[in-house]
Amino acid sequence: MPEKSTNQDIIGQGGELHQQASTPETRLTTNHGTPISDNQNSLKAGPRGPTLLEDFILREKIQHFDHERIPERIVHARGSAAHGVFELTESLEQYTTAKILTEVGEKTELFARFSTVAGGAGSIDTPRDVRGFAVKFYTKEGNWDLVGNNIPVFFIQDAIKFPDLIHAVKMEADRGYPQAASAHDTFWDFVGLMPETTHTVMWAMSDRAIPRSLRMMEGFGVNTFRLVNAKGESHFVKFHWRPKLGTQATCWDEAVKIAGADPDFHRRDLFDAIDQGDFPQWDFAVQVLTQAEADALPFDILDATKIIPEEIHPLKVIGRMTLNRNPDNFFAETEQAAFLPTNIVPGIDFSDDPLLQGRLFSYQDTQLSRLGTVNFHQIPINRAKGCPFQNFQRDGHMQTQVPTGRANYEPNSLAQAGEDGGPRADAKGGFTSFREPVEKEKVRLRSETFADHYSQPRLFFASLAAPEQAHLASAIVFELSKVSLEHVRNRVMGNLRNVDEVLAKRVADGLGVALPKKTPAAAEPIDLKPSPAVRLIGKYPDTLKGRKVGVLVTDGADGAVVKAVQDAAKAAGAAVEIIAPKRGGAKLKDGSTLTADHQLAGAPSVLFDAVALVLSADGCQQLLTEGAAIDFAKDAFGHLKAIGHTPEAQPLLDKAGVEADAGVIDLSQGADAFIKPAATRQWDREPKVRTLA
Ligand code: HDE
Repeated sequence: MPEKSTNQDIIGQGGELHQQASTPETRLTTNHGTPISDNQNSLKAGPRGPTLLEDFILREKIQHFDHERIPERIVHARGSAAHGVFELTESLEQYTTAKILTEVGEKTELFARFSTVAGGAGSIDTPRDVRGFAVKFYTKEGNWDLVGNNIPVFFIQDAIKFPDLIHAVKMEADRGYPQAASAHDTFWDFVGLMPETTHTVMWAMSDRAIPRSLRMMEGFGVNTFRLVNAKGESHFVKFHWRPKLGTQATCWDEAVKIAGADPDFHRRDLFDAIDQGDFPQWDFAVQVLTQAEADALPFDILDATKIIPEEIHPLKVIGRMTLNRNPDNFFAETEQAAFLPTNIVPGIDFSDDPLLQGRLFSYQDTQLSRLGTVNFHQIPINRAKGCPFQNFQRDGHMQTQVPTGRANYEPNSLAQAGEDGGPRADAKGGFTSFREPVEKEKVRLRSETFADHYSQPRLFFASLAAPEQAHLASAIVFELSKVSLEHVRNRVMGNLRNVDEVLAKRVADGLGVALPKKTPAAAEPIDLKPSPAVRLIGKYPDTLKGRKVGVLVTDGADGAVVKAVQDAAKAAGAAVEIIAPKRGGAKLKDGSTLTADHQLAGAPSVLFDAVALVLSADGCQQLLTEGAAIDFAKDAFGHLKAIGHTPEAQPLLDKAGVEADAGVIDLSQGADAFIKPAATRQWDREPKVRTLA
């Protein structure tokens, strides 16, 4: 073989592209700035000879690559984030000195990250799971991180149980599965043995745990915090986020299918919306309580397994969050973002909630192992941007700051000699803890006031709309059906009898087993007044805003109908995407070509909130032997979506088992008739398409 070759031959047509950069500003360099002449070929002893150890360019590039991954978050590993801004609309001056909560009109930059809890960083977006809802506000008084969830309660009452909870829900220790799923033995074993999990389990089995979009979730601070005013007085506070687009869930069968069709469904949805200027917004609201009001509640405000029903203490909306910028780099920002419940500002303080107290240790600690250094606060996404930060902490791995002068201790008197003495504590404006009296015996005890585990799950179930109750019961049946240990299933059902006998019976019937004995409750549940605010259905107005309509079009279809659907849906705030049997598009009746956004086989109807089938008679005929087309219609119907169609599409609808109802609209009536049903699910249809518990 001749020892002859030129780089040009090897690079081929891309050669010119590789050669372009030649100025110091544009050229490729090593990490230390040495210009690189060839990024395609390693240094070898002859064109066919061995690679030389001397090739520092190759070694640096490969070595950096080898170390690209950092440990993923032990929980909430899978997440998507965006930059945004918070604007205060109502001052809480009466309750707090925190500037972010008192300066009306002030805009504070923020970074919000949404996540699933159980799955790894590469897992799907749509499992049944609680979602993280973490917001880092870059305030003038330091970063304030409100690290919450999309469910207002938590599984456990004391932080010491957290590792057990998470071990139980994550992949089972020996087999390494299931990924991102709670439907397995160990999770339900833990649940059955820990009745305090019942309330959050009910929320996690509800439609809240299968959200349609990260933009359509409520958020909650979960733990009780304090607000402290200028007089040093404290009030308890719960924080809430309310999405402007309303809340929406997927159907369980839909969530499962989305997992295959688009594992990045939520991440894509958030990124695309922001990219297109459709900025998601949330109202920020608080429930503020005095000590006396807290004492009057029939449960303990320090117990994170309890909500404070809005009907008792209404929410006060005080501001708005807008997410308006996608991260420039996923790793640098979303992955390296370090949220810390200890990031708090003067005027906000912690309560004695034992879950929160444990969190105050955990997050700082986890960042050290994840980001590898005590200097993780210097990473741009974590840096306090709203104000300077300065102290006498020094050195450490990846120190990027270059402090000057001799002052690295305090007190010092270097200023007396004209040197820079460094920063000093601020007794007036600095953070001070609420002066709560706390002298007590040291004990490992759970307060009696934490003993009632069933009244609130009972309240939650009783407050849901009927379809939501059926989904919840069916979700428990689904999950317990995946549990192989009979005694585990029985224990869970025994606990459920304390929540609601009818629910427990529905679950037992759904499993096809006898109802086991009721488990004795630590405290007998009481009937609380229902709280309709916990519902999803009917809570927010129906809307197509932020939703997506998929229009399936075949050759020979009527372009005017397509346009009418597009116009009406867009006018109602939806995005519209065209699906055709082939990606190149459909040749319409008038001879023009309508470009498609998707090929039919790659765009099942689960990716859309409502669908329109604009088919010609011939086009429909061809689709009758196309499984993807039949599933498209069948699933849209099964997932309770509105289906607009041309009369020519009827044979396909028949084959797919689509029956006439208020959500199946003949588009010859005009596209507007399709818009109203498209803005909601057809709940009345559900009993026709699936058996629910
Ligand atoms: Fe977390 N949690 N958590 N958690 N949590 C973490 O911190 C922990 C809890 C929440 O987008 C970890 O940086 C303990 C409640 C969110 O980066 C870790 C306890 C709530 C996120 C940790 C809880 C949350 C985390 C893992 C029980 C709702 C993702 C990675 C005492 C209010 C933030 C990390 C992001 C992340 C510990 C309970 C929300 C290990 C010990 C309750 C949204 O520190």
